[in-house]
Amino acid sequence: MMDDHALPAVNALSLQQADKSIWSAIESERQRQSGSIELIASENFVSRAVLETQGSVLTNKYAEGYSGQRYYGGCINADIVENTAIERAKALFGCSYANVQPHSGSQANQSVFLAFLKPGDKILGLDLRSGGHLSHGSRFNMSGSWFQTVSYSVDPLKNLIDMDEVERIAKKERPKLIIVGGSAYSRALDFARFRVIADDVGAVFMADIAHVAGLIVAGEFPSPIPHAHVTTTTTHKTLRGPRGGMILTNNGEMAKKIDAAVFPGLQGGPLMHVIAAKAVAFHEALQPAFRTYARAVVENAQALCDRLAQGGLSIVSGGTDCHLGVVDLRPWGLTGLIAERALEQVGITVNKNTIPYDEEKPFIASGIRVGSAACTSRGMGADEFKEIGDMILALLGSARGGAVNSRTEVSIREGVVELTKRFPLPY
Ligand code: DSN
Repeated sequence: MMDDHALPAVNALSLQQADKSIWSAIESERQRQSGSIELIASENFVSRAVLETQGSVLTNKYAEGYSGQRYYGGCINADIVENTAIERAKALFGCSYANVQPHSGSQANQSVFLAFLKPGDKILGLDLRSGGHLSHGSRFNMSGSWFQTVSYSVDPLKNLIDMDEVERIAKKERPKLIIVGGSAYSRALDFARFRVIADDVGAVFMADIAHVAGLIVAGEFPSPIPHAHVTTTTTHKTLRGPRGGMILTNNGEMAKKIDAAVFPGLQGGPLMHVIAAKAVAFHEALQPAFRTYARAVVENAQALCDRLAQGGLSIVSGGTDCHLGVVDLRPWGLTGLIAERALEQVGITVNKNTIPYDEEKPFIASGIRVGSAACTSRGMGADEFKEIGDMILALLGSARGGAVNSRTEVSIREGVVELTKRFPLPY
């Protein structure tokens, strides 16, 4: 029996019992993820252990500061968790310093700006339409409104970064920070040459490896660690951890400035449940099986892009060296928006994406971006990615005519359901 005088203690009910509407939205999302082919290049499926860690009691803990120097008591376990995450990150990337507290990739980038720049300083990054990222100097982002931005683009013919052009712009503009990396550039990056250019103009060289971090630790993509002054990343894309950010360097003096910039400069209390989940994901990425996974991610992206190209679609830059490809839909007279919506109807999830020198607005866009990290985590291989390519070709082929044929739509939807049932998620 309830004691009439007892204060109402925190609820012990399950989510399903306590909050039907949120439970049911999460349950629907679980089913959507389970029954769809996820091709959004920045998404992945975490392990059950990572998921469990994010829902742990560490969500209750404040631990402002750094290990051994916290502004709160009771941080003994938080220290163990953060130290473990840092040691594993250093082992994974082969560097001497890691800050695992950034809440996101954008906040990791902002921390680097705070550490090394003053408002009004000049930064040089890859143009958004060439595959760059909002936080690399877009005028719609703090990076582009607090700093003067100059951009390099991909060349109009091959759609590759032209390093001579980067050098020319850097020498003319003399930026304080040079950024390499982005959200929709699919080719290997020449980190060594970027460092030479940065040294030449006295700039800090920041590599943002948010998309390719998991491929780098597996040796499937060039590593910036020997070259960049600072490397930022997210932890949830190809690295397959919880949503979050991280900053790496081998420079002790820079490390001190970065620590101060992350906390107390930019952030308050670290998200200890997320940091613990990062540690769990790093442990997974240190295992030999992760190398097999990352190899398959690249092979699968190449299989998908090749199939789309064979079917008559055009792949920006002609292919991919990583987990993503950008598909130019102009030859078929489609926009990214139309393609994204049509594909969603059959359970294939992509995002519309601008292509280099796009004349469409980003919300319409002339392309879609596809990625292989998530479906590879379900165990799909090159044969399945070719099958997915065929489904995309059939659907967009039908959409080309103005409206998708309903029989085509039904048959592709059935194919999606069958494929996802063969490769179930573990939750
Ligand atoms: N916009 C995310 C992506 O999808 O690449 C990164 O911030």
